[in-house]
Amino acid sequence: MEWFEETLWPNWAQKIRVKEVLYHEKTPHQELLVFDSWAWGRVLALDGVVQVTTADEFIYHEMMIHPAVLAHGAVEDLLIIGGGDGGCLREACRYPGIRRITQVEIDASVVEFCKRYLPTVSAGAFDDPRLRLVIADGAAFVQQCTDRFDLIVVDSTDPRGPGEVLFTEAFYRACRGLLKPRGILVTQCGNPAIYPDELVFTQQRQRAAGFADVSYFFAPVPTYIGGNMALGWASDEPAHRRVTVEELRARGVPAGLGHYTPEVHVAAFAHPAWMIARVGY
Ligand code: AG3
Repeated sequence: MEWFEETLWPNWAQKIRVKEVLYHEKTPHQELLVFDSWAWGRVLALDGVVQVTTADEFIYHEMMIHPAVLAHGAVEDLLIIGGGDGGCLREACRYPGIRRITQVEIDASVVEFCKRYLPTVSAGAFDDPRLRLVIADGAAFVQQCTDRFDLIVVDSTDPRGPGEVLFTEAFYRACRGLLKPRGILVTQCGNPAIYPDELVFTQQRQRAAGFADVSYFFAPVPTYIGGNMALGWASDEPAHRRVTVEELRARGVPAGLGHYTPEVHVAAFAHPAWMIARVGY
């Protein structure tokens, strides 16, 4: 295989030049591909869609975790749905104040596979004693869970096929029920420049699920093509979106980050005019 071609959109594709294919499996359920590339390090693609590259995953994973943890200011209990590569977990483990991390992954073999082929993504975080790894369907888990969380992060695939249940109003409602009063929900909402409907319907469903403050912010991940990726932000506390650069810095930004700064955090919530027209805010 000389080039990997991503087949996400009918009229637009990206190609990544392949150095070496490390794993390729096609089952009736999914196609799993891992390869070393010249441009983006090691790449994991599921059903032809890039999920992670070792060269730019830090941008996505830092933005999935740090804005919410720092805006909240006192996260102790964290729930991660999906995220079997361990990137979100790795970023969360940087905070000594986070006492318990529950991660719900539907397939145990995904975790083992990613530890083996993408070790730099979890970077040992699956061994953190604060972690409780639950192998279960995330949508079913949130319906019956009795624990409560300060932050829920949904690191899902796109809303097609098995990941679809993680984009429903019922799922968001259940997540809201698991949050403590000042809690925050962060979700992956796709690239609005190429597919704005995904952001529009996730925002509508999060509102319908009862959240008082629903908004979105951006993570510029080059290999998730289509401009900035939008991340959903839902809570009952509008003040979480108004924390200043100075306050964020004072709360203790972990050392050694590659993308996140308090300035990037504040700027990530700035919405361009065409998206305000499309989404409503
Ligand atoms: N989570 C995000 C996948 C997004 C791919 N979609 C796309 N390019 N539109 C994957 C797992 C990262 N931990």
